[in-house]
Amino acid sequence: MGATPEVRPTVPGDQPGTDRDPDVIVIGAGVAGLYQLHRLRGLGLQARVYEAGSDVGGTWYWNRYPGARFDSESWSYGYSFSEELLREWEWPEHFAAQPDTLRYLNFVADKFDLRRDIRFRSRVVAAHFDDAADRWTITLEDGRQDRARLLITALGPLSAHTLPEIPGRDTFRGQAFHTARWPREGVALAGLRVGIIGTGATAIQCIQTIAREVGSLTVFQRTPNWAAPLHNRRITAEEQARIKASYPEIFERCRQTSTCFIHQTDPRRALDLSPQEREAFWEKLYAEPGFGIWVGNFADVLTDRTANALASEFMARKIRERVKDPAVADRLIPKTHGFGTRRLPLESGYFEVYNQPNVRLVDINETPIERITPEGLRTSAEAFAFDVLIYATGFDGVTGPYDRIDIRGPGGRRLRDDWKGMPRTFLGMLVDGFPNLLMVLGPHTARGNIPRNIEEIVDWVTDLVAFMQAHGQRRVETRPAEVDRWVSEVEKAVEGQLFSEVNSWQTGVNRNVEGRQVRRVLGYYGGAVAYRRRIGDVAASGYRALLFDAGGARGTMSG
Ligand code: NA7
Repeated sequence: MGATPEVRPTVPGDQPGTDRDPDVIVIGAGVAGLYQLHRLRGLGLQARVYEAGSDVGGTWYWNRYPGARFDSESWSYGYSFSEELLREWEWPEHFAAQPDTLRYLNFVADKFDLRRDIRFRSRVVAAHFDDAADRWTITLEDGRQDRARLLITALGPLSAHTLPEIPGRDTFRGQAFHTARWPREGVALAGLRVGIIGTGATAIQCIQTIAREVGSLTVFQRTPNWAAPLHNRRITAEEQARIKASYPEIFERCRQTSTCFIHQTDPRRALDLSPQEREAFWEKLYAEPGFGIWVGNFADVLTDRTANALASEFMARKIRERVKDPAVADRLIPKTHGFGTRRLPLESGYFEVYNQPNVRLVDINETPIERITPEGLRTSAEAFAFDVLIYATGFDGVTGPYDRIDIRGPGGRRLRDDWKGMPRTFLGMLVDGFPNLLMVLGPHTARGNIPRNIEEIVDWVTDLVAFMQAHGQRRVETRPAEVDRWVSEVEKAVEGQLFSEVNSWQTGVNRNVEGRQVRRVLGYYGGAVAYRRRIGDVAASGYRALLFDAGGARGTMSG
């Protein structure tokens, strides 16, 4: 990325350098950006949101691939901040499909009249801090710029999609799509020869959905994943009434669990129980909807190798029961990571797909893909011809969206350089050397049921901004010592958790991205309850951990 081009006018009516600069710029109009905008308005501030897409929705705007849906219970996923919204909105299914979630986010945008402060089709490529003026200047892809005192990033942890580095990718003559760039109008797949690369959560949803309509489906698998049944169904009228009446309890329940899902870890240890007791519990979890089998399992399943191996054996048996051809079943059973040590995909008939005569599984460890060809692709063993190629190859998780923006603090210090290895943050929201930059769901925040995490972080960020307003502060930053302390807390929290020994986007590994082959700690895994307490303590102390500057004659936050 070169130097910032000369300041050019922004969108019509907004002249930079005038008193029409917004107080705050927010990047992203997904679940986080929408709520952040709403809260900033509540402070009487002028916020402007820049969004790369042509409409609201973030993840739910981009990921329109067939079968995209929640693995969180819908009624635990929506925003909790407005009772009126909770009364008015009805989720049609326990685990809503992408079109319903996008409809929901549009409903929210309309209800709170959010669009008037969002600039669509506006991808931010650079954000530079002017140390003398205490302002951020952002630059869009087309060179337009805008300035504001505060910059809030609501980029989403999974917005930087990645294509596989396979030779010949551009030579394919059929249609090719990454699942995160699925066309709005959909793709007619009926009767076609389709190839799909990847077997993560996205691919699993896509494969089980399209397998029934395509002519043939060839799945290219590098690493099989454990997957458990979603058990989705429609919400009955009776259930709808019950859900609406119990929202306070639902959200309170989410506040008590370490992942903000309704599922709570079972305090018992698998190894303390008899095989019969263990099995009975696992059978029960396998038959229940949602993530219970992952985050509501025995306390030692994700931390003790023996307990994890037993749970893996149980899951492997399920795969063998569901897939008729033992050789195919064996290929679908993960060998390099234990159950639950990667984000667990939930499925609806995924394994049975491999019993269909039109579906074939190709293990690309046995026969690697050599190149994409005009007709399809070639492995070391054979050539395949396709009408459509689907890349379900994932994302440069968590830090990828930050790496793709040229973010520079005072003195031209680049965030990308600071985060070459392990990212440095304070509470996952501030970065030393980058004043007035606040991140929503950046690295090192608690993870799980994302809107629950988002609401807490947005509320914290909004309280901080209100504090600055109230005290006439125009600049806030964190100290390197606080960042060091938080990073060591983050590293400590992950100790003993088996997932931290496994490559996945959650541990910062993406083999398609240079420099991202090494595992990093990208989240705070000490649990949402501990995280909430920690960030609450910082606020309650009057933000003593942070440095403020009122800037003397230079004006205040909104001046
Ligand atoms: P994931 O979970 O990162 O899955 C990506 C898949 O693509 C995974 O199976 C990868 O295999 C595979 N992949 C990536 N690059 C290649 C190449 N070059 N060759 C072959 N296969 C490749 O992304 P998803 O979109 O499924 O899910 C991301 C999150 O979205 C998910 O966790 C939910 O939270 C929602 P690998 O495992 O790297 O061997």
